[in-house]
Amino acid sequence: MDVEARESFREDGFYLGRGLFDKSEVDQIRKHYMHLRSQGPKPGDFGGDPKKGDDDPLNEYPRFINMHDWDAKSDAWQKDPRLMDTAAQLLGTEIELCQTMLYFKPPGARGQGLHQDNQYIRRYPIIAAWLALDRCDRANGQMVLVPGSNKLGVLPVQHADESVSFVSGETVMPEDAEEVGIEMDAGDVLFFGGFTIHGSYPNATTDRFRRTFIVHYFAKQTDTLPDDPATSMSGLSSVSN
Ligand SMILES: O=C(O)CCC(=O)C(=O)O
Repeated sequence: MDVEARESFREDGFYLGRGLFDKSEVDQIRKHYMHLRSQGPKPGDFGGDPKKGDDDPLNEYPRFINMHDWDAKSDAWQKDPRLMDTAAQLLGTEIELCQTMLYFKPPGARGQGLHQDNQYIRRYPIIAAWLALDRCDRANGQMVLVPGSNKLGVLPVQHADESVSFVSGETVMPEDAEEVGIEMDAGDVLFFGGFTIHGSYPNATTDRFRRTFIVHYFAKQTDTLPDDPATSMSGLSSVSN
């Protein structure tokens, strides 16, 4: 890994690895999860609003979590060196698995209110590897980050607008925060730290999914944030991230 990648992660709180997975690999991963989703409910499914029925596309396509517990391919993919070794090098330490997730984000789906992962997961440091399985742009709800927010420590939380966010909490945005949207092609991987503010807006397209395979890793040695309701999503939201 070059020095610039580590520097960018340290300074901005994220690093974009372009083209780490090729088209046939991404096709295989995408097809695998669409097949699993078509089989019906899985443990930990989350995202839809049951009151909205067919009006909420996340009722048909809720997010998967911790698929590695019941799916051997997910377990193999979370160990892929392009994710795991890159994450370890960026963090500069050995790492171990925290969780796996798969977001389908079908046309019309809500996004996720901007947040820091450490507002959900109270051990730090952590790092996410976010593998794009579709092209991601503004229209289909690309990832949005606040560069430099990794240096702010854990920030206060508040209720999110659940008409645009499928989770109920978000970060209270620092006054000078500047959001940057990250355009990605399928096969690109975005790495970001636990204090980096990030999230996404709704998928405004009528015909394009925005699917993502996500792994969060813990550093081998972690500290624990204090049990503080002002900075923790646990009082606002029922999901683990
Ligand atoms: O994909 C998104 O919209 C948000 C994902 C996220 O918050 C995460 O990977 O930690």
